[in-house]
Amino acid sequence: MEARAAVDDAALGREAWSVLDANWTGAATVPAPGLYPHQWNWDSTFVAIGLARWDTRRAGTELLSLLAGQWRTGMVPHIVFHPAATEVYFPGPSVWRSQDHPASPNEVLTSGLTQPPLQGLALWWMWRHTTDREMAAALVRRLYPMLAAQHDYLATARDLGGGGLAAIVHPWESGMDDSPVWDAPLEALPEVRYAYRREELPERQSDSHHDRYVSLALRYRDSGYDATYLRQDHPFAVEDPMFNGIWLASCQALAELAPLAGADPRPYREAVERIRGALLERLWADGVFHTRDLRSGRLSPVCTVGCFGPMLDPGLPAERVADLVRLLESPRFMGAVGYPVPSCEIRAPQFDRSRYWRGPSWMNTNWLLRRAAIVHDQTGLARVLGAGTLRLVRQAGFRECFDPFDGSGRGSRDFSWSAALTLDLLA
Ligand code: 9YW
Repeated sequence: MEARAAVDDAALGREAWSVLDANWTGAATVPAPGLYPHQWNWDSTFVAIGLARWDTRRAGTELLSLLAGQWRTGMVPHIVFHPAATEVYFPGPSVWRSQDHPASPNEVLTSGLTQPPLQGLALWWMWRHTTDREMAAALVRRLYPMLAAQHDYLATARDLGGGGLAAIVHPWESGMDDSPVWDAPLEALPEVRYAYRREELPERQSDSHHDRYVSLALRYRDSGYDATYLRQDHPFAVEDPMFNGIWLASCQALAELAPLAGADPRPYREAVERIRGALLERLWADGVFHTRDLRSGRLSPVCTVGCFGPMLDPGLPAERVADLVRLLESPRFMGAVGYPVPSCEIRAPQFDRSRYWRGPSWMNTNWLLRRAAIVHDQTGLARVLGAGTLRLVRQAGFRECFDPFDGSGRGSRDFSWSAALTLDLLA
């Protein structure tokens, strides 16, 4: 393993800032130099969370520049393209063709998909931790209507199962793109072949999966990003516990921020109850949440870090929380590894310690689970998650993800959310 000399907190903090400064475009932070030259939705939002205690203005700019890409449907895109780097990343603007859609923002090029709706929680986090309450209050007033529109979009256009959850229509929307939970729904799709320059593709997916990713994106685009098409014909529709757990947490945040924005908290309180009920009714089985493939009706048998997302809900019944904590601490997850939290359960045949969302540990999901542990007064678990996560970056630097057994770094270097969330964990 490539270990480096142990760094103290002050030096680690300085290193984190220099990564964030190097990845700052002037209005947003790109996830990493080279591979990801644009603004990604939940990456930027984790950066705003990490900056919240230190720089309210920059955290606000990060969220505002992301929301400049919001469509008039309320959809917040998963990528806002940086004009100077347009075709470096595939699929870029010429694939998504957002500018041809009447609901897209005219002056900003974006993808046509979304990502986990973390912005409500991030805004609340900023309000809670800012040293400039006035600036944060102004941000809440400005962003609230945009987040309300995002919520309405998810509750209407994305309730494809009719049970109160938001469905994702592409693995990219989960933020956990090569997770084994997408294998079955992807393999049910017809075989397709595209000719691209293979060296442009991320190493994470097999060619056949990546071809299906592109095919799903093109089908949705060719429907005109149409909500009726999604409901009736789109072949990939999955209810994901992490996406919906984050949505619930953002609804809770919007309810708490409502008085500041002069809004009515009740619709968000009701949404929290509705999402919690639907998660328990539709995704809970055998002591954990699962993804549900709406096209086959099946729950995925593979358990991943995403299955713990609904623990972000402060109102999740105590016995469900106890089940989840037991599983998380067991040898199926944290109990068998040196570093939290493997992205896939160790005993699954699909587990692969070095392949992105099929095994490695990630800072962002560690941060979310630590937050969930705090919400449920699981102080021991929160401490282990916080300390284990900091050990990863101290030893391996701000890598994209990490081997859960020995903590060595995987994927990109100088990864923004790893740096930003370190700043939060050091506070
Ligand atoms: C992709 C940018 C994104 C993250 C996702 C991660 C990966 C692949 O990179 O997605 O090409 O979008 O899985 O969580 O937002 O860092």
